[in-house]
Amino acid sequence: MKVGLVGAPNTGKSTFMKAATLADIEINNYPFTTIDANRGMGYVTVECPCEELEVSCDPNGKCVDGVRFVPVEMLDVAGLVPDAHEGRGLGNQFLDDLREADALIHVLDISGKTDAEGEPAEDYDPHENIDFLERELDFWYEDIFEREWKKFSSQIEMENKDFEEQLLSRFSGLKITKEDIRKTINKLNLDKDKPSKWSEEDVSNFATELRKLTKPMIIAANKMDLPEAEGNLKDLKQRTELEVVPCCSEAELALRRASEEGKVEYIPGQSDFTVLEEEKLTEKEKRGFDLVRNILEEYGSTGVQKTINKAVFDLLDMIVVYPVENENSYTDQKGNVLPDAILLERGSTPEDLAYQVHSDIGDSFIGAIDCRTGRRMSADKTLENGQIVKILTEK
Ligand SMILES: Nc1nc2c(ncn2[C@@H]2O[C@H](COP(=O)(O)OP(=O)(O)OP(=O)(O)O)[C@@H](O)[C@H]2O)c(=O)[nH]1
Ligand SMILES: [Mg+2]
Repeated sequence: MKVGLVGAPNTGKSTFMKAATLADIEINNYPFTTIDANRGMGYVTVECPCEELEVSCDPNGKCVDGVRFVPVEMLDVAGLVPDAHEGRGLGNQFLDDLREADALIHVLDISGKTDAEGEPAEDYDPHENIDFLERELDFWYEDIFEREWKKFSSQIEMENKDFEEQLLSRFSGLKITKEDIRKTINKLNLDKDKPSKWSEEDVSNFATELRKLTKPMIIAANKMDLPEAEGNLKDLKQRTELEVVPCCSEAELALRRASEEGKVEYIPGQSDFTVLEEEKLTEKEKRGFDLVRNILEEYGSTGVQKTINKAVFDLLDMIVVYPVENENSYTDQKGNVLPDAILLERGSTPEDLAYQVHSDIGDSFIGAIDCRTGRRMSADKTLENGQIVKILTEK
C-alpha cells in the first residue's frame, strides 16, 4: 500500500510528508526544494479492538489510547508545473516514481498565495491547479501507453494473446487490475480484439480513464491557517467533484514534533492536545500552540491524518484485519496480543489474508476462524473491517 503526494511546487507536500512520517525532509519557502523523491512510512489510524476486548495489545507498530497506527508507505515527489510534459520545471519524468502509488493526495495551497509555478502570488485561484495537475498526469499516462502501443498491440494480435493478460503484465508497474481494464474498455466502447486499430485518440482516452481508476485522488487543501483560505475552500468545494480536506500541515508538524519532544500529548488526527509543563514554554511556543488550537477548533483536526485515512479507506476501500494464532487470547505464537494489523481490499477472503501474511501460509491455507465468535468461517466469506482471524493451515 503506497500513497503519493503530488502538487505544484511550494504548496507544502514535503511539510505534509514530514508531518505524516517524521522523516528527515527538507522544507523551504521556494519552488523545487524537493528534487529526488522522499520516501517514508506514514500511518492510517483505526480503532484498535484492544479496548472493546479489554486486553492490552502488543502491536508491531503503535497503539495509543486505543488508536491503532497501521503503516502505509508514502512518497513525496518534486513539484509539477503546467506543461511539465514538455520539459518545463523539472519535467514529468519524476512522476514515474508514482507508478507504484495506489492513491494520490494532491496538496494545494488553498490560501491562493502560491501560483502554479510555486511563486508567491495574490488571489491565485487554487482550482486552476486541479485542472493543470490532472492534465499533466494524463500526459504522463498517455506517454507510457503511446510509447509502446504499436508494438504491443500488433504483437498480441499476431500471437493471438489475451489483451487483458498482456496489458497487465506489460504495464504491471502501474498497479492496474483486470477490473480497471474491463471498466475502461466498456466505458469507451473499445474493441479489445483489435487494439492495433485504435486511433491515437482512443489510446489517449484509454490512458486517461485508466489513470483516474488506478490513481484515485483526494485534495489536501493546505495552508488553512492563512487568511484567504476559508473563502477559497468554500469556493473549491463547489467546483470540484473530488473530496477536499482542509489541512494545516505546518500545525501537524509542530504538534508531532512537540509530542516527540515531550512538550505536548497529542494523538495524530485528534481535535485537541494537552500542553505538558506549560511553565517551560517560551512565549513564541505559547503563541504557536494558540494558533494551532485555533485551527483544531475551526476544522476539527489539522487534516493531515484525516486525508491519509480517507485516501486509504474511502478512495481505496481498504479494511483492517487482525490475524492471530490463538483465538481465545488473540495472541501470536510468542504470546503477543493482537500483534499485526493488516490492510486488505474490501471483499478479500481469509485466503487473501493468509497470502498477505506470508506466501507459505497462503499455500497451506485450509480455513479460518472468526475469533470473536469462535466459529469457522466458510471459504467464500469475505472479511469484515476490524475482524480478528485465526488462519488454519495444513500441518
Ligand atoms: N502557512 C503555512 N505554510 C505552510 C504550510 N505547510 C507548508 N507551508 C510552507 O510552505 C513552504 C513550502 O513547503 P514545502 O513542504 O517545502 O513545499 P513542497 O510542496 O514540498 O515544495 P517543493 O518541494 O518545492 O515542490 C514552506 O515555507 C512551508 O513552511 C501550512 O500548513 N501553512
Ligand atoms: Mg518538497
